[in-house]
Amino acid sequence: MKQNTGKKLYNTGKKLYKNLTSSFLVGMLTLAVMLGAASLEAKGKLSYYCSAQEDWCQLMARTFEKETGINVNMTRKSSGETFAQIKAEARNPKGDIWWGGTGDPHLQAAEEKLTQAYSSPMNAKLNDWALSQSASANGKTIGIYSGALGYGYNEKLLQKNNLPVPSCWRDLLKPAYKGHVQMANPNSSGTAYTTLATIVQLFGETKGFEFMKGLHRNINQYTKSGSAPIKAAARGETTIGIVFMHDAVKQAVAGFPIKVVAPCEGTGYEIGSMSIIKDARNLREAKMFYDWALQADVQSMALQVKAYQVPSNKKAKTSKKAPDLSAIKLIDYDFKKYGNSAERRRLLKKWDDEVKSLAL
Ligand code: S7P
Repeated sequence: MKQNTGKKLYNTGKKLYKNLTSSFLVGMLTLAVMLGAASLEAKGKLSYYCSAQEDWCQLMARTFEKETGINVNMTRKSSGETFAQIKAEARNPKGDIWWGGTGDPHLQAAEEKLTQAYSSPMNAKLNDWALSQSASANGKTIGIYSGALGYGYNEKLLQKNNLPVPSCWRDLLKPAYKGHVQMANPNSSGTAYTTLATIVQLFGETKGFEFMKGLHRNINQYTKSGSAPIKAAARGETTIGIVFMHDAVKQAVAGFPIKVVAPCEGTGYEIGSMSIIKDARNLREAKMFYDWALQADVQSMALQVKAYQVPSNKKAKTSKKAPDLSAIKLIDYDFKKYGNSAERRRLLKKWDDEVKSLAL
């Protein structure tokens, strides 16, 4: 009997100890989680939509996170796709800041009241073209980089297929290039929309659409992302890719047999932009990112990932490998017109109806 009572007492004590230990552990864990959440809250978080190349987007996100302690949640999509996402989320915005991508859809977002004005103290450090982009959107966007459109070709494939060396836009219509040209879909891609708007500005709308139909005959695929065609050319999956010239240079610098072409008739260009999303939940953090992203040393980081656009901060570093915009015949790209909401929608619909609908 005595032995049993002792055993019972021992077991009850053991249980109590076990319970106390586990409640202590649970308590400590809860406290740690609460402290963690509180410190995350104190440092903040940022929902970051990025439309530049994935490696550059990641570098920006992780460096900002490291320097500020702010937790960055990144979504990478092409310019047209990001615009569509921000529009779809307008009643319940999930993004705070949109960094990168061609300027036209940023201007369209400004016009459609999807983004909000902000005047950064860093504006004084920027090139005029970055500020004029901002002025045409009443401060709702800002230029972060610039780059010229063109195309690149795989030199080895060109030789292997016994194709002529192209140097103009019109060259791309030659029947010899049938199935050899790739570009993105202008609905999803800012690069491809810049191509469409450039051709219309160069040749006029009627001849421009004739050009797009002729080009369509030589297209092997319309990709979702703007830089995909030159990556495909680098891998030998297409001979020619219509892209921003800096995206072609990136592949050449990486060692692929890519030659970069600035078309002889002249070409359009982009003002890659950044905008704060209207009703951003983390406005303080969005503004911090905005100011940070306009700094010279932050823009110079582009070279770490071989992004050869021209930076908007006058003091940011550039590379000798970057296309020299002053040596390229640039058109006077009408950003106001082609970034206009109704005009962009009209051109895209016309391209869908009259070009994309034709058999490939
Ligand atoms: O970062 C390279 C780049 O070409 O990508 C952006 C582009 O708009 C994103 O790709 P999509 O064409 O698919 O939208 C350009 O702004 C940028 O120069």
